[in-house]
Amino acid sequence: MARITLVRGDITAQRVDAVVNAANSSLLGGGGVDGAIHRKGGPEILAACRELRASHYGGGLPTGQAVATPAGRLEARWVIHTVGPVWSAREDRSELLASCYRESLRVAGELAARTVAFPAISTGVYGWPMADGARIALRTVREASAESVEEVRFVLFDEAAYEVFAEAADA
Ligand code: AR6
Repeated sequence: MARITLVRGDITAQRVDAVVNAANSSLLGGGGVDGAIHRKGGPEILAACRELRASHYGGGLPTGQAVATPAGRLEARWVIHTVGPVWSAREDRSELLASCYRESLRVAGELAARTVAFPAISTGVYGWPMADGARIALRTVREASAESVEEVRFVLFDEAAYEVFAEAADA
């Protein structure tokens, strides 16, 4: 099983094989992690996303799925784009959130990535409560196995998010 590490920081500054992007189904960028990755990674990432749209995902990348592109100027080899579910108080979408982590790790395994950095998917613009998002993230990553992956690093943007993940990891 991969080693799970928690760091507070900016996901675009991670030196890893693959950085996971909390994207939207258009694959054409947005705010939050997505905006930061495209800004820092440069146009190569967007160009690859446009090609993927043209070849495979004309209707958009479905929620819960993941797909890889090169990482442009990031200190990583690949960006794995996944689309988290928007939080809903009425409908349980946790299986879709778990699927983001599982599918991203599956893609990382296909790429033979050894180190993978994840943000807390869906916990920003998409409104997922951090404690629940952390629980799902940690449980899914612990249960998933991608042969090549030695380290799964959760990169938490602020101290509060870091604390919530640390608590969930100890629970
Ligand atoms: N490094 C690490 N974590 C970050 C960073 C960063 N540079 N920036 C924000 N976070 P979000 P979502 C945290 O909104 O909720 C975009 O517009 C942030 O504090 O990036 O899945 C997409 O295009 C939060 O805890 O992703 C979609 O439309 C977490 O990362 C939509 O937002 C995720 O926040 C996706 O929303």
